[in-house]
Amino acid sequence: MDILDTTIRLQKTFEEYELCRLQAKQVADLVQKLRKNEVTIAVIGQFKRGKTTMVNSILGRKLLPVGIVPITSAVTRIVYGPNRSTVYFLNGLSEEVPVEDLHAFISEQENPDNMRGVAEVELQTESDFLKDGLILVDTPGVGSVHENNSKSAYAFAQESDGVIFMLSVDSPVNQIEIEFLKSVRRFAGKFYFAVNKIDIIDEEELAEYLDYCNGLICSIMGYEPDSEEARAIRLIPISAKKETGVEELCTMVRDDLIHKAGEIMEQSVSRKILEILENTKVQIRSYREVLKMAPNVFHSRFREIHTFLEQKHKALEEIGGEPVFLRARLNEEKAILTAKVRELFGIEYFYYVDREDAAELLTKEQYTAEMEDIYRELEQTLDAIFMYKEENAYTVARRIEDLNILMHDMEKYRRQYERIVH
Ligand SMILES: Nc1nc2c(ncn2[C@@H]2O[C@H](COP(=O)(O)OP(=O)(O)OP(=O)(O)O)[C@@H](O)[C@H]2O)c(=O)[nH]1
Ligand SMILES: [Mg+2]
Repeated sequence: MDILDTTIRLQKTFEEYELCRLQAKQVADLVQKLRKNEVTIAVIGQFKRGKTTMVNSILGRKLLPVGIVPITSAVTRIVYGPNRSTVYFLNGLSEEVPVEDLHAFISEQENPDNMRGVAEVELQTESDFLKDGLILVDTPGVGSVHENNSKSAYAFAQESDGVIFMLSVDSPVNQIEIEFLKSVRRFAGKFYFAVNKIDIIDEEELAEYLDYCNGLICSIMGYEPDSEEARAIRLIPISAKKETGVEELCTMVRDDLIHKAGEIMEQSVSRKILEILENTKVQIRSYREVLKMAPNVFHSRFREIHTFLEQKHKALEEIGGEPVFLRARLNEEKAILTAKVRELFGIEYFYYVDREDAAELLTKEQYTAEMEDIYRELEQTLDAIFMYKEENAYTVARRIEDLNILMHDMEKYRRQYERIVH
């Protein structure tokens, strides 16, 4: 099958259903990814394994902060481009900052408990490694408190096409790492295991450590020893500090990811789509549950959401003075509405959250008008998807039939993508 073609068709299928707006957006992102042929590789591992030191070594410059205590507190996405960096905040705002000042946003010491509300940082730099559309991502340590600041390492492993998993010879593989690998092995893209800090041990000890890692990884991944899969495990000894082995690692990753970009992309997009299809089924199941709800329960929840929206309307009228409104505040309101729909009906109501103009200033009138549109639209959509007050049995039957068709179509898609993955 032509994966781009099929994925575009899947996007169109989802776009036909109000209920699947989130999925339509997720699939649209994957279509973009296929078109742009961008390959993402995330550096993941427990804190203090030397992830950031290695990233700096790959970039050939000490751009990111490293240290003896847990440091990296936000995800940093590094792409090819003229030297510049942008900080994205949790509230949807973004700000361009000089590369030299980045440490103030991504190091725990300078941004304790993520007081600045950083969601993610994008750094552009002209490193050869990043040429041809490779994107490198540095992440906070697995199991560290900072993992919750932004997207978790788990989510990143799921999103990336490849993962450089950092181990280091000063510590055996621990339970947190084992649990992590077990939980992501199903859907993650290609894995490379970098064994760091080899400068502190001798060759004999290194051989022993590598042997130990190999056996352990086989058992975590469920590979038979000596099987083809076991032999394909990539364990790369490096010293990020002394910059030994890093070039070999880079060459291996680039050769794999760029020369086999097409194949890797197919694999990882297919895996992601299988995950999306699975989530859509859950969404449809919840939706059917709502349709089956006892009428009094259903009506009371519906009344609750309408009352909630009425209160929100009133609150708008009561806004006094001339406060400053940012588009970011609209984003926050959207998140509140999504949470309310989830709480009452168990479904994910999706909004586009625009990062680009999140800092745009709005007048009180603009803000109120947009918010009113948002409330009205939610009301109408909920009325429509739940067929509120719909007495026409034919319409109701058609709706249910449509959903059955969607389930059936999704099953067909699932089989197509599954063929790629296996
Ligand atoms: N001896 C030795 N020390 C290293 C090496 N690589 C990193 N380190 C040291 O390990 C410590 C942690 O390095 P970082 O790069 O900050 O580790 P990290 O994995 O990014 O840590 P978090 O961001 O907190 O998760 C620092 O003190 C580094 O100097 C290495 O190859 N050899
Ligand atoms: Mg770090």
